Amino acid sequence: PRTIYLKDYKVPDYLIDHTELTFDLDPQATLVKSRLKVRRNPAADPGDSGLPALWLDGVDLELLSVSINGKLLPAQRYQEMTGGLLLAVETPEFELEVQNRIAPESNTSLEGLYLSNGMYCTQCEAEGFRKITFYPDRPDVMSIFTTTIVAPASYPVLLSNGNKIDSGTTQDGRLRVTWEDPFAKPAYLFALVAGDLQYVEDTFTTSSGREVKLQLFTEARNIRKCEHAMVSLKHAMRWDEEVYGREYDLDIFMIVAVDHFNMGAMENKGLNIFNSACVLASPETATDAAFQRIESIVAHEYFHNWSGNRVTCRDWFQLSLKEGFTVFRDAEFSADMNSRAVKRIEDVTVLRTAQFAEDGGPMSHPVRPDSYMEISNFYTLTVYEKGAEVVRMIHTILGPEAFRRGSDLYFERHDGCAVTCEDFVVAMEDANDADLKQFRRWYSQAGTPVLDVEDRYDEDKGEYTLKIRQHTPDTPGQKDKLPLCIPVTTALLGADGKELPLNQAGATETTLLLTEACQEFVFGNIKERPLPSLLRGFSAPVKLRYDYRDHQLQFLMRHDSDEFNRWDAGQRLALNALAALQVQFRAGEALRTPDALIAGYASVLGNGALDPALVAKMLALPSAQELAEQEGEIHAAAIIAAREFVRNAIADALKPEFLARYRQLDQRTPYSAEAADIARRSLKNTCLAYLCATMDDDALDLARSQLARGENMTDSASALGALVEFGPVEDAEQHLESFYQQWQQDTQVVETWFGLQSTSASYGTLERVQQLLGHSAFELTNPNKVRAVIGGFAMRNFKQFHKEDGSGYEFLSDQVIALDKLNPQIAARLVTPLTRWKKYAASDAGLIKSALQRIAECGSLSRDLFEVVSKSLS
Ligand code: HT7
Ligand code: ZN
Repeated sequence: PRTIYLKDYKVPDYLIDHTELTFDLDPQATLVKSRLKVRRNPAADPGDSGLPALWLDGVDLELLSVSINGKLLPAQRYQEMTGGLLLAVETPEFELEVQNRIAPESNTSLEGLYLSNGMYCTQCEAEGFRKITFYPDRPDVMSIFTTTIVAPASYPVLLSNGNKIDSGTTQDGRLRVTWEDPFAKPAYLFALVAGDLQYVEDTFTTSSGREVKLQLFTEARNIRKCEHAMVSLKHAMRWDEEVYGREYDLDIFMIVAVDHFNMGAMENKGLNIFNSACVLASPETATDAAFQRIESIVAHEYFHNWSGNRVTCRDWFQLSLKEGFTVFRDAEFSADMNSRAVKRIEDVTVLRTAQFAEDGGPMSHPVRPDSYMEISNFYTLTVYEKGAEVVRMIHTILGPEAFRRGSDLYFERHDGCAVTCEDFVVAMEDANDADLKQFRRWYSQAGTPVLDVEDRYDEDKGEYTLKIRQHTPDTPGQKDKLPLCIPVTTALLGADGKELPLNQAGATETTLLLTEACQEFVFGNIKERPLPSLLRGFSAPVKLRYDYRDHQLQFLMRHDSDEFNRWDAGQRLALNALAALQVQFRAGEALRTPDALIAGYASVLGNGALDPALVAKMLALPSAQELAEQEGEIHAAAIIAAREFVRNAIADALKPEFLARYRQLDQRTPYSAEAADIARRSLKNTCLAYLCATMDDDALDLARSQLARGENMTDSASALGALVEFGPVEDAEQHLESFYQQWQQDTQVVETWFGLQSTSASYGTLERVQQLLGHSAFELTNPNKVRAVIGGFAMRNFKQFHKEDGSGYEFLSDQVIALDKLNPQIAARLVTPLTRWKKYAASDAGLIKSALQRIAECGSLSRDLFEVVSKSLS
């Protein structure tokens, strides 16, 4: 496959002022007619040989006819080629009409137009529109769309973008609806839905007093699961007005839930399409985590209406322009709706566990990549999450008011345009007379920077000095990185645990701006040797190394007023203990009880003043995946042994405290998704998991009775999870079976049920996972089920996946090969655990590599999978 480079970008030769589409829906033979008003782009290179040919992207389409200005075009005027159609052009403006046929029922890639449980739906980002019809499928071609859908009466709901302008019945009794979207948009924001759907409706009055109709469509069986998403949507709409001054622009906003979807959701203009798991929830069927995920994804897609739709990307290298900014926006929204510290902890955990691994792996790329073979492979944690961190750093450096001035200018200047990350940074600079020249390197340099911090205290002068060095390791294709501009938010703690004043005005926190490879920051008038609280709130996406002693970490866990750093101190304490235990394990020594960590956890557990949600986070050990990311060379068995030992030691040592806290929090109040109730349940179920880790029958009984009460899915799934992990196998099997009997009709619960088994370190063996693949509820064509069973096993079941015989790796390669034929995007994502083989100790590395080679050798791979596999083997 061809590599595409950012440096080769050229403006489009032709623009499309208007796009008129007609769909005559049929599972095997949908007829698509497109009528385009084409015009030579005045900004294009005029060239010297007349009008250039017009290129239209098109994949898996059956071309029926091509006409220009109403006249059928003779075959010599166009050429059908791999990937599209090339048309000779005679006049600078013309009307082009193309007819083609597609087969939605056979489309298992879930890009373009496809069927999900009999419902027609589309996914056009990034390059799915070319699977619908021939078109310049690039984000800098923006057009007004009018869409007519014709379908049998068994599809009473026919939706597309914008406003419904006409509807009726055809002579042969089929339904016909026409939609018009008044906002010019790129093809990737096009959407169509047709099905036998129900909806719930609400309204939102915008700050300027316009009433917007809100509709959420789903299959009838799910209609009672829409309320939470609707409430979340209204919160998001209000928040965007208040925090960014952004009002919704159409008269109607629709959301549709579909079961077969490659990602979480899609921000199509006025017609968002959602993965059912990311929009449907009820207390009986969805966990608190699902409720919070829904709130954040609904907000994310809604926020795209400005950061993505009104102002879009010039090309796909600029993806983080919309994704990084929108993730930052949704993270701030969730922080405002729930616990700010807990949201930050969750996001940083993802970064440290998975984004840092991506940065250090074979697919490492900058926030704005320079090249790709398949753009779908670049919807990554680097583009999304690190991209959001880059925007957050601009917010930190400029301050909230200046950031708002910058975003106002950005939206005003570029409304209706397709722009670049550079345009975003320039707007931030221009609105504030700021200089972000060096800061721009965050967009172009890949890899995770490492900060090494040393300090010294001069008692005589009352001076405390922090010396910080930065370096960013080489990544594939990028060596010798330059210093970045890094905000390091810092406070200094005195012996009493209080923050020391850092200036005359009494400020106790400052953001140090690191710009050099090595820099010193001197604090005067410091009366005692302080303990630094560094990188507060995780002010930059870096690895920070400072030689904290265990007692200093315990001190920070007790006193740091920055809740994120309080949690982080506990994580560092745990990481130190786990690293020492891995060394002991590998040396064949007896493992020593981690007393400092147990003492730290005891003080957290006994602190009734802390937010229970924060306590739950502080009591959670780093995952095996996160531990793997810490190691120079990964020894899977040592990680597992160390982690299980620490978990059991904590559970045994603090059993009475866990029990007391569990009882205190186990209140029989009606379910509420309010932050305080979610916090209570999260700490309660953390206590339950530790209690069950003792494997004592009295503890398992608590889980059995919590499961039997079945008050809400959070409590039921936690109890079932604990029994599956720690209970006797026959017991686990019986509980799993009755749970399935109770919930088999509910797709979302069945996905949870699959995940509980595939991720269980004790229960989720390869044999059981293979059995799940044969279960009647499993479908290889449904990405949620694939992610729950295969993804859960390969990405969240470190112990069973890394069995020393390599059977887990072989299994994954088989599944990836099979999936690639059906859904290349999902296959390319699922192969990720095999791509990190170089980081593993020799025996594992060899096995992982051969599993990867097996994929490479199996013949015709999709472009998606080929890119990931070939880069991982090179
Ligand atoms: N902007 C959306 C991206 C997306 C997507 C990309 C590739 C393949 C399938 C996809 N479904 C949705 C989602 C978002 O970030 O909001
Ligand atoms: Zn997005």
